[in-house]
Amino acid sequence: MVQKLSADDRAAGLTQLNGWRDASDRDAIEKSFQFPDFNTAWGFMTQVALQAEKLDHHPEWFNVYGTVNITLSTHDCSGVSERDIRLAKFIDGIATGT
Ligand code: HBI
Repeated sequence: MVQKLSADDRAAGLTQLNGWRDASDRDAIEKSFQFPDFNTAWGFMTQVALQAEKLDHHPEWFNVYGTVNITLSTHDCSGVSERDIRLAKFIDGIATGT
């Protein structure tokens, strides 16, 4: 069973990420990405989707043209776990090209 992060571990995890914040309306983390056009946004989403399948951990997301809003949470613990931090780190790497 995956563990929900403690407040300290969650805060520490967020400091390792780039621009992620606690969601205002639920126990989750979120970030908004802006790309120059739909093609670039969709390419980003494709890379995230392939990694999500590998990790068996999936984003909730909204896309319109170059905007991609992502929310991460772990259903199995009804909150934020190490799995969300791991996927968010991967997503940051894809978004910055690192
Ligand atoms: N994705 N974001 C997220 N959170 C989960 O808890 C989760 C998931 N993808 C698959 C998954 N859990 C499986 O372990 C099963 O719960 C379906």
